[in-house]
Amino acid sequence: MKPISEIEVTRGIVERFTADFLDSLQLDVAVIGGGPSGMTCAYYLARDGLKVAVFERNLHVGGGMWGGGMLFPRIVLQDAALEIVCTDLGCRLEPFHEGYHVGDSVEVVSRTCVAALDAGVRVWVGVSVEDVLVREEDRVSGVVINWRAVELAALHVDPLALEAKVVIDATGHEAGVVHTVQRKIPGARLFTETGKIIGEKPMWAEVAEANIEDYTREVYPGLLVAGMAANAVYGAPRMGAIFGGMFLSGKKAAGLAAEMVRRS
Ligand code: 48H
Repeated sequence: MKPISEIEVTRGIVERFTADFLDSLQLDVAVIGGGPSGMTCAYYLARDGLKVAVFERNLHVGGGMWGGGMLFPRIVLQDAALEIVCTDLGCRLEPFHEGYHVGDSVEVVSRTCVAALDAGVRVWVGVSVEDVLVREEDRVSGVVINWRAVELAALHVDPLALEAKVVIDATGHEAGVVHTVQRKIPGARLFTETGKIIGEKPMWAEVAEANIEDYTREVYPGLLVAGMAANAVYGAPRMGAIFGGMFLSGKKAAGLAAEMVRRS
């Protein structure tokens, strides 16, 4: 065994990172947020042969799944999501009550992540999306990124940018990318009833879960909204720790995005 060289460790990290990062500069789809909706969306897009990367500001993916309900690390899923969660993503769930199944947060996050990576998704963690690129016809055509650590330290460090044919806001309750578009594009009219973000309503799981797939849509040219962000933008309620709608929304967003990429 050769002696361990710190220089080779450094070279391995910097060279591999650089090559992979350069390969992410022009994407079919950039998914912002690595929660259940974003990871599911990315999984189906990659499985469909598209070039897709997830940008997640935490050092881990999984979003709100880790915390389950009130820090009890279990999530509840309804029948409608089983094909995605069990058949496609390979998670094991336990039947609980008629129509309900319970998953271990650690297992569901881990298997979802592995399925996405195996399908060809590239995941960038510790990266915040802080702005968008907007080009001809006021179309979102990429994202502007910086290290989350830079954001937290409030350092004055200019960001970098990458192009994507479609951008997906899967940032959860914040709907951060849509908020950026609303804030930074003068006169931006979103594809909502009011042309603006309507805002999340109080908890009502039945209505929230019934709405979420419908509100998974293109909200501005080139920008789709998925998961909790869809309900937040379109004025639907939250649902608490039932997660089926997130996976269903992610799958729907993948179908819409793939269609947009094909048309582009
Ligand atoms: C990079 C970012 C940025 C940014 C945020 O919150 P999530 O799990 O989102 P969903 O929609 O996939 O799932 C929602 C679900 O977890 C939930 O909150 C439910 C069901 N709530 C119901 C209720 O009643 O409360 O994941 C979003 C991810 C997170 O990991 C963020 O860190 C990340 O997006 N993120 N990443 N750049 N600007 N903003």
